[in-house]
Amino acid sequence: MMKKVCAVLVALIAIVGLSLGVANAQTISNGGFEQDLNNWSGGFGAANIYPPSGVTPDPNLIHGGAKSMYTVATTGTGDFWMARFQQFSVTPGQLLSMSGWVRPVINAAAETMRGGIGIFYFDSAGTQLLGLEKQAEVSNANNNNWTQLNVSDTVGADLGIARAQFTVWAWAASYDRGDAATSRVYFDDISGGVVPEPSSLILLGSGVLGMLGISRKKKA
Ligand SMILES: [Ca+2]
Repeated sequence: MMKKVCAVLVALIAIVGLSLGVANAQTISNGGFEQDLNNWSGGFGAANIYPPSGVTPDPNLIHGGAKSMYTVATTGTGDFWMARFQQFSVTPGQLLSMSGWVRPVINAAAETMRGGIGIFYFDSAGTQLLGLEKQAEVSNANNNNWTQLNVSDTVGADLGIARAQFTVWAWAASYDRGDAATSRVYFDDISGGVVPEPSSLILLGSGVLGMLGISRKKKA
């Protein structure tokens, strides 16, 4: 009886450890914008929640849930940029993955407006490490529907990488900004983050196998 209680305790501890491990894997929060812009940090340009208050939503402008995020290339000088991001600490060898749904809805008079997702890297002082970024994008030149974008990367060693930034962004050239009143890019269902290291997954896997072994021995 005592042995049985011990086995149950070991199993419970293992399950708690497993769920803590999963919870500790850093992932993008509020990627569906259901809590408006919570967890998304600043950057350039205006990020708006769709639908604006009092507007009956067009379901085509939301990919999942009841809200999405969009930006409008407001008039001004120079290129238009919008960026919102979430940053995580990372260590070399970790696998990063990011996925998101992006839909440019472009005024025909505007030539190009792009929407994208990207993983950017920073050192411990917060300086961006240029040239290491991984990005994917869609523009009205090739698509005007919801498109799933995916990027993934393994954090390189000996590059001084301390943090990764998971970014959604939009861009329009300066000469298109005057046509921007109805040119927008929508974002929704952004997911991803830091995938647990393969070595810790193997440890978890062998732990589960060990638990199975214990329970089998008990039954025999
Ligand atoms: Ca949503």
